Amino acid sequence: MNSPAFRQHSSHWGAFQARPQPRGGLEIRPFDQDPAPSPLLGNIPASLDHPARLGRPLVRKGWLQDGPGPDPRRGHDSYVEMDWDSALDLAGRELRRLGAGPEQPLAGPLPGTRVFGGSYGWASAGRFHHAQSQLHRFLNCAFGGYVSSVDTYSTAAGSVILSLVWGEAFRMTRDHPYLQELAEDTELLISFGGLPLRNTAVSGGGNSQHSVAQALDRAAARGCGFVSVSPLGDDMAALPNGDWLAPRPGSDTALMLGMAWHLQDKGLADRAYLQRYTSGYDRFLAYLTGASDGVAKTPDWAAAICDVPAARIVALAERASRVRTMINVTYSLQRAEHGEQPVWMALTLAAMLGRGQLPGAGFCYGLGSIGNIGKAPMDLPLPTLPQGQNRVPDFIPVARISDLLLNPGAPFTYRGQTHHYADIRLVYWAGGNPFHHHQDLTRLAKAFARPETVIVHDSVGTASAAHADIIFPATISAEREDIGASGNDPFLIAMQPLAAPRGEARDDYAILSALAQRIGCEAAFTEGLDAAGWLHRLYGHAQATLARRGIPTPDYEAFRQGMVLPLPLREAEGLLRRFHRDPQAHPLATPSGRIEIWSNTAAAAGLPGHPAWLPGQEWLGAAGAAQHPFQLIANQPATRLHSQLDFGATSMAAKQDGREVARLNSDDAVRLGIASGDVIRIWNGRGALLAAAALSPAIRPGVVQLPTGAWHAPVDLPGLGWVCVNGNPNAVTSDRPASGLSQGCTGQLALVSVEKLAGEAPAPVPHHHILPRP
Ligand SMILES: Nc1nc2c(c(=O)[nH]1)N[C@H]1C(S)=C(S)[C@@H](COP(=O)(O)OP(=O)(O)OC[C@H]3O[C@@H](n4cnc5c(=O)[nH]c(N)nc54)[C@H](O)[C@@H]3O)O[C@H]1N2
Ligand SMILES: Nc1nc2c(c(=O)[nH]1)N[C@H]1C(S)=C(S)[C@@H](COP(=O)(O)OP(=O)(O)OC[C@H]3O[C@@H](n4cnc5c(=O)[nH]c(N)nc54)[C@H](O)[C@@H]3O)O[C@H]1N2
Ligand SMILES: [Mo]
Repeated sequence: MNSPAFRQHSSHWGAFQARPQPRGGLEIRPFDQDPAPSPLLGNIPASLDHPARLGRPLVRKGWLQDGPGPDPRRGHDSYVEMDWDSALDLAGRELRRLGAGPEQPLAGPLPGTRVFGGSYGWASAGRFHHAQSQLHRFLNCAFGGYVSSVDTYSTAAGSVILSLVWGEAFRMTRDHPYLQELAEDTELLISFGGLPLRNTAVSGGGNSQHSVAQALDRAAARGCGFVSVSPLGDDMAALPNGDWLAPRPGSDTALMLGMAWHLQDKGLADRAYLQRYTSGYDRFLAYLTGASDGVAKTPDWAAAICDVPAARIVALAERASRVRTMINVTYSLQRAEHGEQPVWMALTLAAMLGRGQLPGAGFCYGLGSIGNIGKAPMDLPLPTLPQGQNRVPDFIPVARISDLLLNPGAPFTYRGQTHHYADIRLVYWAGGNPFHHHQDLTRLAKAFARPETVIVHDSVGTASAAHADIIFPATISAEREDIGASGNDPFLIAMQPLAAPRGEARDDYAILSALAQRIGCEAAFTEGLDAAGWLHRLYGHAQATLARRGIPTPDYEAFRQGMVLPLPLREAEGLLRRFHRDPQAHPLATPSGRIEIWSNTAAAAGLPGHPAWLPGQEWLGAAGAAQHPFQLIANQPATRLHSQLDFGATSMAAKQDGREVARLNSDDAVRLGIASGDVIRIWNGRGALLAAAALSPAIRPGVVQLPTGAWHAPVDLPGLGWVCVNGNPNAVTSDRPASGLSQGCTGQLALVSVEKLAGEAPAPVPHHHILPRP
């Protein structure tokens, strides 16, 4: 008998081929044009048949018995299984009750003002079966719109400030060939937050060529220098000519100010560059020198804050001023209180160093955060599911979800304007896991008690599903046909189904179509097409765009047999190059058309009008550190994407007996009597969690590092109260916003206490027990 053929597929962490194995499971073969395939591919086989998968619709008992309404039992209730028709009828009736239907008023408040459909999350790769796009389209049809969310957990503080002083971050960082310049031209890379290759495994929508390691190697071979500024010594690959600087977390702005002061003092600031390409430097200068506030931001001043010796700050400033220096900031720095400041200050520091008109020098944001950033720009709009029009103006900055649900009607600020929270009755989530991604999960649980109804689609029983009233089991990407594509990734990829759907799981599109039919919106939602019809249509759009560029393509029938089509790269000069060639003719999209070192919008929003050192409450220099003396770094997991496939082989292999591992400095551990492998308790006033300890000299003293993504499992332990026994850091992080300007999430850093757990450690909760099954 012939062994089954490999089929083509794609994921956020890479393209691959797979075929069923004789005794179950999948054999995975990475894409042959990927120079460095990601170990995350190892999580995929478990996605097919892990017991955490959901096979039938589930309805919460309390909701079924007592009807819709606020309910603190969410998160602790049990569920009943239901057949699809009954569950869809039930949900359809509830949507009707909340105002869903074919005819929405043209004037007056829409029922969608009571529906939160932001539904943030990474979902899966694939242009059609993208859960959020599907849900947004559905809510637009059904409710005339929904209360949406703006920005991302990834970057909010950084993106908001950059949009005012540089340009839209998403556009700017996808438009410039940073990696090529790094490989060929940069002489010194200073990267705040390091440049962790593990994070470049991933890109939303797909990452078929992992090319960052190659670029670093080429740069290193040329003699380029690298400085990783990070509390972790392994945030950058070990490279010849590599240096590690470990400031106190959250203090980078002070470090950069110390460098800036030295540049200014020694006449090393590039006045010609500042003159031609920036505005507002002189007002910043008054702050830098202390003319405006009496404090000169000298290297000594900086050293006292960031705990890097002044001599090293001076040496780094001088070294950077002599060569073509690229200043990069990863997203992590801005996922913190006053997260705008290190990003803005890095932009300012890069401008002072000048040379930004030369390839390989200047400012970069997010290199090392997302794998596709820095790759060659594309010359093609990607095929996209049309979402219709959201006629509801209400929104939240994405990380204000708890505030929204807890404080209807309350005011909030965003980008200098005041808005009010909507009054939400229905929360509808598909493709995200807020009980993984949001901060202060105890508070989020209180918030989720407020709405009348919560509906979740997921393929697995997450902690978010366990807060829903109705759970629809969704298929996973491997069970569907789709088209894979992503910005800065040069392929259109046929995603072939690799397996039959688990149990009775249905595609998000099928679930929403069935609901649309029940509320009389089917024609508007489906346009008479099934999934295959939509795939033909989306592919047709891509074909037409390519045809206009003279590129012939096979028909869909041929494509779906597993083809990978190369897409055209953009040849024309990008934004930053044009700006640097002629800033008058090609201004940036800022009020002055230049890099803004002074921003009237920031000043009007109550922030200093220039980048500044603004200490927060959750760093090692804050008063709170007396009580909780460790800085928790809750960064991205090396072994999975967020909480996705946390039960997969690669993810599980890095845990200890199923529990997440936290790393701390060996000296700290010895002082606290903690040995490698001990179970430790990490806690503060907001909550507590358990993790297995690992000791490492690569961690700055006073820092404990625990990646995100372990499935949240709060257990009431005798004498200790509620403790997440699986090790989800958001049990202890803070819901405080970065600032009133951006309202960005601050999940990266929190102050905590650490101790060895006394007595026997309770076992972690297995993934298939997070959601109570009937
Ligand atoms: N403390 C702290 N917290 C953080 C961060 C941090 O640095 N520190 N980082 C933040 C960042 S940057 C991000 S982006 C967020 C990520 O947060 P999320 O994007 O919410 O995390 P994921 O685990 O990717 O959640 C995706 C969910 O969608 C489900 N899913 C996948 N495919 C499908 C599908 O086709 N249909 C349906 N219905 N469901 C599907 C998955 O099973 C999973 O439950 O976390 C944030 N949280
Ligand atoms: N493998 C894998 N890759 C991923 C993801 C994943 O889940 N898994 N998620 C993806 C997503 S959605 C996003 S948004 C990006 C996020 O990309 P980032 O936000 O850049 O990633 P993090 O891992 O959170 O942080 C990177 C490093 O910054 C350092 N750091 C933290 N605080 C500070 C500080 O105050 N100062 C300095 N100098 N350094 C600090 C930490 O040591 C941390 O390891 O990653 C993406 N890549
Ligand atoms: Mo993210």
